[in-house]
Amino acid sequence: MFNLILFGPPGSGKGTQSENIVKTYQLEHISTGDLLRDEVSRHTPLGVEAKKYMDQGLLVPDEVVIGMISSKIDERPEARGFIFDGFPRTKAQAEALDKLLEFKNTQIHLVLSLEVPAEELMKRLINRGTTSGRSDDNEEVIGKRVKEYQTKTEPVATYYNHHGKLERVKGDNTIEDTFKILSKHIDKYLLPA
Ligand code: B4P
Repeated sequence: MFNLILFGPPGSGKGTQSENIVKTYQLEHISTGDLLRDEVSRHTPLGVEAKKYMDQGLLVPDEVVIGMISSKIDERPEARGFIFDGFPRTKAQAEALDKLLEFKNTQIHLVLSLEVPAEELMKRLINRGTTSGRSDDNEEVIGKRVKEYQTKTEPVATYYNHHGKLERVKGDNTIEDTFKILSKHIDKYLLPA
């Protein structure tokens, strides 16, 4: 089993690149953003709670997100591996994921961090906001999301760097060129399916 984390600030292209990686390497995709938006659209109790945070550009509490991940992994016992997109976003989530995977006799093998300048991120997200209908894709909320990223999520990169698993990748090339660079790193562990 091969487990990959795609890491980076809001709008860095995690969702976009995950699609390509999933197709090429046949990994199971776990996006906490997508899972939360699904809960919100179905008005589940979890979704109603999560919406309060997401609409303000804040991270959803760790215990909510960690519980969701655990059951998603259990749904796919035959998986070739997982790609975690947008998770973990805090050091507590990273530690919980390590424990969870250890319990399942596996681990995180690689963390790919997409590095994109702040002005480019703002441009992409405002642009996405014109079509996505997402309540968190407007200038004010994007600013808060970036602040949450800097204070709570960036320490996750330090955590994995310390464990020798982090690779930084330039994320402001074209989608195709960024995918080529990501693939070179993944190929060291797993060849395309
Ligand atoms: P997410 O859904 O994870 O979304 P994101 O960070 O905004 O976007 P992503 O990086 O995937 O960018 P995308 O590919 O779409 O999070 C949303 C919210 O959910 C969070 O703020 C939080 O409240 C909550 N949440 C999620 N996970 C959580 C967790 N673990 N803990 C707590 N809370 C959590 O790309 C953005 C745009 O750029 C797209 O329009 C795309 O087309 C474009 N683009 C991508 N690559 C490009 C390129 N190379 N060139 C030009 N444009 C590009």
